[in-house]
Amino acid sequence: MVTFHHTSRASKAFRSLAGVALGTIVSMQCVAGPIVFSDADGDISDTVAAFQQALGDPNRGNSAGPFADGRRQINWDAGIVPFDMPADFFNNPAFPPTRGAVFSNSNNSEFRVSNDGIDNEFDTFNADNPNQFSTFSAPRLFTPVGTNIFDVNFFIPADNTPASVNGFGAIFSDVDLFGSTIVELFDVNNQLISSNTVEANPNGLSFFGIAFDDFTSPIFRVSITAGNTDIGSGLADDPTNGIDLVVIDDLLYGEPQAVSEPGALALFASALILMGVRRKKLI
Ligand SMILES: [Ca+2]
Ligand SMILES: [Ca+2]
Ligand SMILES: [Ca+2]
Ligand SMILES: [Ca+2]
Repeated sequence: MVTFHHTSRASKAFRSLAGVALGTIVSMQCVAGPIVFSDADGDISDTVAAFQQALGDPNRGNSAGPFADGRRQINWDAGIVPFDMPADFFNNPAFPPTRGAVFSNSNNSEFRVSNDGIDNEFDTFNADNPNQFSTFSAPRLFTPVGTNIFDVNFFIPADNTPASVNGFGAIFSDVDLFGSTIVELFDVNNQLISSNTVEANPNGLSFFGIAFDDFTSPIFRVSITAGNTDIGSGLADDPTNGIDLVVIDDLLYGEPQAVSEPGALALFASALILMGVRRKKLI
């Protein structure tokens, strides 16, 4: 199923209805707002490709910004990405890869990236995990640990200048329960722009993306709730009993654009302190 359509803050109920029940392409030209891309039909590649086009070309890799256009992607698959991944691994100005995304969570911003030879699709947390998870880009996946919730903040790539983006998308693995996995977007004033429930696809992949027009980059922070259970608990995925483990594969977002509003910067600094982001040196 491919679903993409215009939306607005007020149209969430309609969006859910259209995306889940109808499964058709809906275009509401009369409603201003972003375009939502949602796919969980067993082959998400068509919708991921459409979303890449909405964000814009080219994929700027690790190039230092700023650029007025283009997009960034993270697939976690390069050998350099450590199992115990520092929260700023994808924008430490001193070391590539520099892609302008910094992660944080309430558990001292602890994250893991599955690494062949050390960990196969998070089997070090529970041996059943590889039976549940699959990849869009092989072989690696991403997860917070100690919590199932994390934030993404944006920067000018290879710089410490806070930034915002015109679109954000993520691939989720093994969303069993509709409602367990949520993507929330916040603007520079920490106001909720949009809250979205990711479609379920047990033992498969789900894609959610949202793109604003080329001249608006309102997304300053993304909060992701991946399933309803911390993978670090060691519990097995068990949706029958309400336990839904969900992990993340590729992230895609628009080229980060600088945000200079002073109030926003102060707010951002406090948020990072609260979330416990600490720079870590690579070993
Ligand atoms: Ca599809
Ligand atoms: Ca499952
Ligand atoms: Ca991957
Ligand atoms: Ca699950």
